[in-house]
Amino acid sequence: AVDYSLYYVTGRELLPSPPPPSYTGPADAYYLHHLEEALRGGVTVVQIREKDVDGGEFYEVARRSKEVCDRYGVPLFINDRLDIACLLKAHLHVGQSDLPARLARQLLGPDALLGVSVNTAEEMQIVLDEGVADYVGIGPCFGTQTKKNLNPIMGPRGVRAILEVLGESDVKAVVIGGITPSSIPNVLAQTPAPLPSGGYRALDGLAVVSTIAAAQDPAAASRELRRLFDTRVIYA
Ligand code: TZP
Ligand code: MG
Repeated sequence: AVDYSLYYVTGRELLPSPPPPSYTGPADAYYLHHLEEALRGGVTVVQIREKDVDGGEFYEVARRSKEVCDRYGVPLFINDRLDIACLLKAHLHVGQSDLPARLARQLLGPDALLGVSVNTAEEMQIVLDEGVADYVGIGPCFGTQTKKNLNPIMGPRGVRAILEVLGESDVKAVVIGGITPSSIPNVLAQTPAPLPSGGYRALDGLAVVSTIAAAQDPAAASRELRRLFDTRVIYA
């Protein structure tokens, strides 16, 4: 089973620029070094999300990232680009305006993992009815500079409402948007959704872009995020 505890969505444009003095390798290899540090710190899933980048460059970044992720036994998702996911035998994440999940699944085959972004209870219900997704990314939880055309901010209460719809489904759930060490305690305290069975449906992980991508020390940032998630109170 995949561990979704710390889901890192990469954004090359957010990396420290220039690289910190502690990095002495070639400038064009800094991205891969930064990614490997994040993996060393405890990232459990990686997604390559490159906006405004051509297919050839996207493919190369994804291919080199996959080599690093493979060495750490960490699954790699490609944002939106089904062709690149298929070519690399990687996994795929689609947003609501990308290719519909059920069509993506036809080309991906049954073995690849598929994730879908959801912002509303209705979108969550559709994902459940289609039955082709392995996880959902719920957000944006908080405001963020990282994404253009941001959907309405949901807050922890909005995220909890989605988890209530998700219920006891096997589909996993991560939260995204403004997830930082200071916001995490509230998110983890306020999102578990009470279920009719008497139990709770909680998040399976935290998804971040800038908290890791912009970090000078991505290993330390990842370790801290893992610590906060791994020591959470678990609602039975
Ligand atoms: N989808 C919803 S919010 C977001 C995405 C890709 C960006 C989150 O970035 P950050 O830096 O972790 O707030
Ligand atoms: Mg998209």
